Amino acid sequence: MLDDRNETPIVSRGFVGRRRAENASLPPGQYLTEDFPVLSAGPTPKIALDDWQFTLTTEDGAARKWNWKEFRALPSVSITTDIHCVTRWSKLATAWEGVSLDTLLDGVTTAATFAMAQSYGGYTTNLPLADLRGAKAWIAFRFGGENLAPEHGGPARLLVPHLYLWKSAKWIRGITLMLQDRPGFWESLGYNNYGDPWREQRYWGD
Ligand SMILES: Nc1nc2c(c(=O)[nH]1)N[C@H]1C(S)=C(S)[C@@H](COP(=O)(O)O)O[C@H]1N2
Ligand SMILES: [Mo]
Repeated sequence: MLDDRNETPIVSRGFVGRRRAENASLPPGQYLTEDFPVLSAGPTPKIALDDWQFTLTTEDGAARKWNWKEFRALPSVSITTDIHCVTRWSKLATAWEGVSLDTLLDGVTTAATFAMAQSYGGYTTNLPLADLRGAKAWIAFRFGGENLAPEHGGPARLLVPHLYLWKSAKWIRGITLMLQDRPGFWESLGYNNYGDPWREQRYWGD
């Protein structure tokens, strides 16, 4: 009697434990990939470094601008992180170099709580300003030790790896801080407003 009662829970606990260990780095519904798929809603814009500019705009319309030389003179950091695409591929331990949004936002006075990332080519994506702060978001310009390839967002892209990768706007051109939230490109087409892969927030209503 006692033996029977003890055996079943021990076996099922062990099973659950093994499955957890195997999938510890993988959010629900994701699979691992070794290659780096390209997902772009339109053509890859061609941006000469001489013409590149990044603009940070507050809710008052006040803007800070960096040209490529000024941007690259900012302190940059190496980032090793897992990335998760809503189309279900995840890639572990990707290596990037970029400028932290904390650096770009340093000294900016704002009452905004939301942000809209804007790309060359017209793509947009929204996220809470808090998700850009606290060493969670970067403007990345190198991947795997090489300059970021144009199809992956070069010269520079937003990298916000704790959210699904559609939030990581390629060919970033600016970020606008907003007092009120507004949906970006995919968010207005039914994708989740926040996009936490660990809570599987793929679509509106998830
Ligand atoms: N400007 C821009 N950024 C974008 C996209 C896009 O179409 N345009 N696609 C998003 C989506 S849906 C994903 S999954 C990732 C893909 O990045 P990758 O092509 O480097 O894999 O970029 C995101 N950033
Ligand atoms: Mo995506």
